Amino acid sequence: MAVEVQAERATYVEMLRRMLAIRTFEQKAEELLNRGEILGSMHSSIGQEAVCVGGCMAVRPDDYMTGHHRSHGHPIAKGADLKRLMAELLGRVTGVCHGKGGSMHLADFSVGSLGEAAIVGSSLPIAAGAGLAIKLSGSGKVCLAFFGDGASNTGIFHEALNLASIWKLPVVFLCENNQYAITTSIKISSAVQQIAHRASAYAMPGQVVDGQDVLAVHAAVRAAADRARAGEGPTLVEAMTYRYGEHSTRLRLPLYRSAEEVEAWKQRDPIVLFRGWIVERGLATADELAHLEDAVKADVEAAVEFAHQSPYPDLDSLWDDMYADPSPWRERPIG
Ligand SMILES: Cc1ncc(C[n+]2csc(CCOP(=O)(O)OP(=O)(O)O)c2C)c(N)n1
Ligand SMILES: [Mg+2]
Repeated sequence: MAVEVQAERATYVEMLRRMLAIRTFEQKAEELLNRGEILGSMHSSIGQEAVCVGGCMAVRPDDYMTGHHRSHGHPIAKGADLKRLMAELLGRVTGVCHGKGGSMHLADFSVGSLGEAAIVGSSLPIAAGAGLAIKLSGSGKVCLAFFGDGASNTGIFHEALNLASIWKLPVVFLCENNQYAITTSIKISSAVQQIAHRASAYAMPGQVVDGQDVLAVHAAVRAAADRARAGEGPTLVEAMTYRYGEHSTRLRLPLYRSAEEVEAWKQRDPIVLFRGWIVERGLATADELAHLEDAVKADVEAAVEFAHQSPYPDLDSLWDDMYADPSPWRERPIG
């Protein structure tokens, strides 16, 4: 096999590996939550893996990325350590935020993951801010900003895109349009049919891609990142995708989407599609990919084992690792 073909093969297999890692990690996390080991609630990326991986693998490992509430998949796609992510979900001191962040705060600066937050739309101005810092420092990086269709209806989305455009900031805005904000269909919440159409209001290119096709997402984000790095400013990419599960774990909602619709999307599963593509082109055999899947499962089990063996953070560390000065609260008794 020629050297370039081998390199491409390795990239494709790594794309599949990361998609499998997201799905397996999410399945395991849900199992742990149902067993009462993970507290609170979580939002699963199952069904949306191609957007996470296509986007994150189209930028460099040291480029920045911001996530949102449905954001276990983003740091995994960016190359974060599964052990430290799982430890965070389980509240352990070895977690990426030392066990004090949890499911919606999987920041991992070591892979450029600047953070995630539960406030819908809140990471968009952070991405614009990261873009401004990149521009001022001349570091040549880009920032990839993930957000949902619902987030695109918040005021802060428009502020972030406008600022990024007038200052030509190196940001790629990547909308994961899974077509619902909890139970609200995008069809009744957006004045335009496609979120990408909003790009024209901010004089930036807007592109719609098939979010179940990892290569389509990868190509669109790569082109947008190249454009950003060349000083030409931001791009809005909209990936059409779908979440298979409920908005979040434990949520019981009234019927808002049909079983047929869910089934139709599952027929275009991003992992099944890409696995078939790899095998069809002779880049790997079905057996080799089955081994890959087993290896991913073993990695996720090892991550759970690592988390289980890690201690919880000390109460004394409660005020460590904060952005704001916690002095006024430090004096108050804990517990
Ligand atoms: C500012 C704000 N408004 C409302 C909520 C409640 N909320 C949490 S997730 C969500 C839906 C977000 O939809 P979308 O951006 O499409 O992301 P998805 O959940 O579909 O991935 C809402 C309304 C919130 N967390 N923050
Ligand atoms: Mg949505």
